[in-house]
Amino acid sequence: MGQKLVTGEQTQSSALLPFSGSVIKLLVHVTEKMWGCCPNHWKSFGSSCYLISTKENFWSTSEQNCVQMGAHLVVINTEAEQNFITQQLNESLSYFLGLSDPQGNGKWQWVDDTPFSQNVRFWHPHEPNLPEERCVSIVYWNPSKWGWNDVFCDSKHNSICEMKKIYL
Ligand SMILES: [Ca+2]
Ligand SMILES: [Ca+2]
Repeated sequence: MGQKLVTGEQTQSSALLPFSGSVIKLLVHVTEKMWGCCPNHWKSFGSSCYLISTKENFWSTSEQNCVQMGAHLVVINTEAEQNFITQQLNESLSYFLGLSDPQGNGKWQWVDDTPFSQNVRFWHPHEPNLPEERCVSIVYWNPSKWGWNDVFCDSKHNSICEMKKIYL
């Protein structure tokens, strides 16, 4: 009798464990899908929200404006993210990214300290072209279409802010 009881308990617990695990994963997944949201007028992509500003400003002023809203100038993490963003942009304007070379020595830095990956660089041909141009804008040029150009930080451009989605 005692042996049968032990066998029964083991069967029960091993059958329940994987089931409980998948229920928990499912709930987390649904919660992310349902409750990740962006402020009014911000565009949603992946786990981020984007605000396209058509107010031209210097790079540092543009970054400060993003920070005041709990965001940063946009950090391009993937080609898919850049493709989503460029769909929202005006081909006759240029927009600051959260990328700069503060010392002018080619050490490009993202504002959130994301490593400057070899795989995520979308410079236009022959850019970056000047050590004095220490900030980066995204601009539409033919024939390469949307790409990055280093520009003077105290030139005025539009800008793109990015913030993480708000999870409620
Ligand atoms: Ca990003
Ligand atoms: Ca340039």
